[in-house]
Amino acid sequence: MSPISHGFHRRHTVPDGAADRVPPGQYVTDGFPVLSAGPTPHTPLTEWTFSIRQGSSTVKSWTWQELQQLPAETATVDIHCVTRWSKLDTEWRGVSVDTLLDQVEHDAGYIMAFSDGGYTTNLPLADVTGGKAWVAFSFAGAPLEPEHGGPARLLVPHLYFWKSAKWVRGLELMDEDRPGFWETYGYNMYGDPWKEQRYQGD
Ligand SMILES: Nc1nc2c(c(=O)[nH]1)N[C@H]1C(S)=C(S)[C@@H](COP(=O)(O)O)O[C@H]1N2
Ligand SMILES: [Mo]
Repeated sequence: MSPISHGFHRRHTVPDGAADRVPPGQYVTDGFPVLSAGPTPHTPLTEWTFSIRQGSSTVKSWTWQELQQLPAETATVDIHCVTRWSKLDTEWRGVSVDTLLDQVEHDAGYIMAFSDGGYTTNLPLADVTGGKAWVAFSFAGAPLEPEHGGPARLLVPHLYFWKSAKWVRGLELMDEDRPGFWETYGYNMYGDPWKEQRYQGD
């Protein structure tokens, strides 16, 4: 250690030129922490479906095979967890939520993502359309690990990572916004990392 120390040590360094990609209050990590509110579900792919629901009815549903036949995209994005880690240039492959919602006629303003295990999270429709969100099934060139949400998770990188529901099984179309799992426990309804919208009232 340098004999001249200001007592300030960055636990993690921001790569050159990337400072403007790290939202306030976040640090950059090369690791990939696992944050799950419950046990990791293991739904067999033969039983897996992705459904769009409205009220009590399923308006559209894809099997795993059907989902794989839709056009997939690669997304290289930065992700930001509310527990303050950010990870830059993460590489995902998945189906754009636009591709899925294009097959459904609706005028919903919000969606609730729902997952195996009961996790939910709410999002404005505008935040999962327009090329901003994916149902991702691959990470860094390999099938998505169960701990990180495999077989498929929602990926909404411009919002805090709790909005990226792991083990996602579908989207419920809603006319009005409603809190999901963490939002019920005081997390922000929207979760913009650039505005540090961590908790209710931020
Ligand atoms: N189904 C489900 N999705 C979830 C969670 C969860 O507990 N269950 N945790 C959220 C939170 S708080 C974060 S930060 C990220 C963590 O994703 P990771 O474990 O792949 O890092 O998943 C989000 N999606
Ligand atoms: Mo999180």
